[in-house]
Amino acid sequence: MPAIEALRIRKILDSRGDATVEVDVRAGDIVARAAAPSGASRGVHEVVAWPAGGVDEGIARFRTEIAPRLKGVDAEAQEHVDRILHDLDGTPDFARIGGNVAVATSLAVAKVAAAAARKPLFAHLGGGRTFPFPLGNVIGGGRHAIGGTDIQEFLCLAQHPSPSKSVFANAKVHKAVVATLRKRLPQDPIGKGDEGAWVAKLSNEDALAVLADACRGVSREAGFPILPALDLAASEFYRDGKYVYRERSLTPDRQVEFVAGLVESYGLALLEDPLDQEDFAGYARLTELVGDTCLVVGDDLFATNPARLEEGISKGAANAILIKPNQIGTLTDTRTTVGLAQKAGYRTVMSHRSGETTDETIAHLAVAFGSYAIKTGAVGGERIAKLNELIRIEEYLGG
Ligand code: 2PG
Ligand code: MG
Repeated sequence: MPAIEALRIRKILDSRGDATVEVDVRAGDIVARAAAPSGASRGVHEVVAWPAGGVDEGIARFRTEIAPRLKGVDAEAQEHVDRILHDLDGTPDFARIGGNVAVATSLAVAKVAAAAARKPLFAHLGGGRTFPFPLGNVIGGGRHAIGGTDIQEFLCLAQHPSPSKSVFANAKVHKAVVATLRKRLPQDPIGKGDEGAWVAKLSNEDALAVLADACRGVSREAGFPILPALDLAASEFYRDGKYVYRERSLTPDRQVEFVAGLVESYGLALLEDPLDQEDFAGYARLTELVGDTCLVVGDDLFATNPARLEEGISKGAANAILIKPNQIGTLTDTRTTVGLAQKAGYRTVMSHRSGETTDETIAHLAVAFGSYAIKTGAVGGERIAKLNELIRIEEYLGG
């Protein structure tokens, strides 16, 4: 039993230049560390990221309440540790200590327990038979990129079982897309959004056409499927009962038709948050229409929350779920949601946030949980931290 002997928290930068926290946990002579990411297009059903007083109040609560309480606790007793975090918080949504403080603590404890057992985290959590397909962000807009498309993310999904092949395929699509954009828009500056996706003056459909074309080209060359996908983050532009795009507004029924049409025309493999986060019935209709060929993924809809997922399962809403540990606050809660999804035959997609650090933990969680995919960008330091960790895990298992 490796007892937790010391805990530390510090304020660090995230990839947007905002403050976040990382937590160090020591057991014997082993120290492990985990950091919290943060979202820009946050769902209303997520736990509260920080207490009312912000990051500093979260840090103060950690120092005066969490660290003293966890000292001496068995690092292996993850469920017990996560229960303590809930009890100390005392609210249903981590409003008092902050979900980001909770998640960094919870994951750091898991990592120190793994290291004490001389195992990589994914193996310690009992996984490691298959690898997730990488889902890479290639063209962006919405909350992640001023002046970009209304749709938040145009993604590619490289379907090769080996990360050392698939992550390079996504990076090639990212390169192929900018080559096309430079030819198409020779006078325009082309930028990058929060997740390293290209930002250009493009309509949604133009962006999708460029993406689909690049996926086809790279796929032909690579010899395995690379398919286009979207995260609409539709709650962000749903106002007064309408989906408000730059050039038009759509009723919920027309939105379902519109996205079903995109799946059909562009062979989309995956559709994340195509509808507002409260529209379970719309999700059910859309899943009925396209669910045979396309993963309909709930991000804001489920917020990694088991109760939300249960409601979705009972209503036939979506057939896959995005998993973001900081939406729910602890590793134990994350595992509960993953288990529920798997039992219902829903695919899981492990995911980064738009504000990230170089923490690599979600690569291990994706492998541990047997996730179908991992959404963590295509390029960029804080994104490749996870992608390169997948390559290392593959080497570890192969060798
Ligand atoms: C999303 C995420 C990550 P954010 O909507 O899926 O891409 O964005 O972290 O801003 O919620
Ligand atoms: Mg999303």
